[in-house]
Amino acid sequence: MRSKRMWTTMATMVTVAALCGVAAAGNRRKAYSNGVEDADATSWWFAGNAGVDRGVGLSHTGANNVWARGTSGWNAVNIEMPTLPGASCTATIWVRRSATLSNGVVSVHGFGAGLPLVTQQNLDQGPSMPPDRYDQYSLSFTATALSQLLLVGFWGNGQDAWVQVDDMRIECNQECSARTCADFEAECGTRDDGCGNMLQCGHCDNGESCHANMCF
Ligand SMILES: [Ca+2]
Repeated sequence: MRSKRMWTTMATMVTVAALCGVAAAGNRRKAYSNGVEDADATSWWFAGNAGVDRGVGLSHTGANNVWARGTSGWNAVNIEMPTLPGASCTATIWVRRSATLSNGVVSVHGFGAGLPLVTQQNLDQGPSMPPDRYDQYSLSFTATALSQLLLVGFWGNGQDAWVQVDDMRIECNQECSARTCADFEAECGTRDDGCGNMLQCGHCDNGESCHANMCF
């Protein structure tokens, strides 16, 4: 009887350990974000008449912002931001516009052939929005590629119209599989578990040192 109870206890412990192992390695949500707090020339490209304002007091935050201005044609500011396919993402962006602007959009595109549209939102139109105020636009989408194109643009309507744009950000949640030190065969040091949490994988014996999670 004692032996049977001992085996039952051991089996329970093994089962619990296995369940804990499953829980530890299960899917979680990994959050990450890519932000452009302050515009610079290297991270943007432009269509029509557009560019960067540097230190001229027109930004939402920081020193700089980007702008597009025109009476005709397509005028836009564009930026590529990294994502992961399948991730649930929200793009936020701050835009100030002239009351004369129409046919303006904020949109997200797959960064690939043809720049396929993922989602878009019309910019507010008409004089109801004070032209001296930045407003935040927010677009939720599922990432379709390793990066997305985010743009703010408008078609000229014969009047002098403009947008100023600042503080673009994409925040995503990605399914991830959390690993353990044992999964990596890590003997020492620290290691990312695959979901952005640092694992503490222990110390080496005296006289040994830790390199790449191995004791030497
Ligand atoms: Ca800025």
